[in-house]
Amino acid sequence: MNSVENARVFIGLGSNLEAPRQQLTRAIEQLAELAESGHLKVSSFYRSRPLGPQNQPDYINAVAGLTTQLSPEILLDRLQAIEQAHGRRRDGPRWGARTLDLDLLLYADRIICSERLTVPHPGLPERAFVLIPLADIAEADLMIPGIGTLQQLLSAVDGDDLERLDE
Ligand code: ROI
Repeated sequence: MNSVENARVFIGLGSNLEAPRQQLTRAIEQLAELAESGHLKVSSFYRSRPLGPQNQPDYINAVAGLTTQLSPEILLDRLQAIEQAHGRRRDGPRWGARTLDLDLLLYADRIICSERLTVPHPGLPERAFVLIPLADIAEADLMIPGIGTLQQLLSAVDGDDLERLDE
């Protein structure tokens, strides 16, 4: 059984190589075309300093929300296929530059801990470049399962390094 009732999911997008804004724009078009999915919402784009090694370009980050009947694993397959189509290489340094990163941040109210997937995404609670765009498209009382509300997490992060870009 690979399909489920419509689940509301959030996906983090990040790129710091090969025209990052275009990478994100194209990825959003691909998310809009995902089978068995709809109601796409997209945050503003943000420029952020790299988390991790500093000898890499700044990132462009955004968050997309959609509803899907795809199971978490099938959705992950689709996200990884989009990353592949963007020339994403998995053989670089662990926290190195990338053409496109698509992170499954939240899948409805599910807590998932499998070999391939950890949901909520483990970086979500402390990453301003995830929480601030997420707040563009989700209610402040959105529950991050097992953690708390989006509002609680937002009040604990420092968004000083984040620059909202013009549409
Ligand atoms: N840093 C920023 N600012 N944005 C990202 O999307 C991002 N993604 C990553 C690492 C390398 C951890 N750093 C990042 O995977």
